Amino acid sequence: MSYIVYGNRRSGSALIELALDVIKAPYEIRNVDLDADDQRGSGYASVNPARKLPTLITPQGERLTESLCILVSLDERHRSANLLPPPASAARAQALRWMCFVATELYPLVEINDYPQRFSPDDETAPGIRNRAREMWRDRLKVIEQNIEGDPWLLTDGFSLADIYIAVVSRWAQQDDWRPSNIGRVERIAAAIARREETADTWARHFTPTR
Ligand SMILES: N[C@@H](CCC(=O)N[C@@H](CS)C(=O)NCC(=O)O)C(=O)O
Repeated sequence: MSYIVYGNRRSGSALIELALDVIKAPYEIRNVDLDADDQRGSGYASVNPARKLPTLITPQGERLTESLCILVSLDERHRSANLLPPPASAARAQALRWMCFVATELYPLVEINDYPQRFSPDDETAPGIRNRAREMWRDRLKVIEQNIEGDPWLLTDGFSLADIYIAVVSRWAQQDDWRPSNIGRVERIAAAIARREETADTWARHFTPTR
């Protein structure tokens, strides 16, 4: 049995597919249409109780949710793929530091951008809430931008899962016009993943053409 990824185009499942591409592990994709709200149906609730993407089913049949947990678990189980620097190294601590930043400071804002009515007491305030989330989104992406030390990767030690996390999450919240002149280093990471042989097809399937 191979890995099974529950996902949708342009969603967080891209993170997991790209990591599996680097590992060269086979996987099957099960589409959950976010535009049709399929994640809210009872069928998917039995797969992921939070009713969100991504979910990964391992070849052993384990159910993994939460993108950060899935990525770190994949590194632990496929150490020879060098997804993250070695345990206890200074470089690993920095990669985990910025992956946590993406998971806790940036990723949650996408729910406010995509579903502002969930956070709003009425229809009138929803657009303002979304706009504020987008401002915070841009501020926090700039924090990442200012802390990219490698070229093109986050770490001077080279590629890591932190690059996949930064590249994918930065595609969201309708910031295509803003990104190039404001977060050039993040754009270089995304371009490098889009070019890399193992990840190019998956990147193109999710993010080309951009919108
Ligand atoms: N904490 C979760 C967040 C997942 C998440 O927000 N996923 C989005 C797609 S990228 C989703 O499923 N949204 C649908 C919804 O909120 O109804 C993780 O890191 O996996």
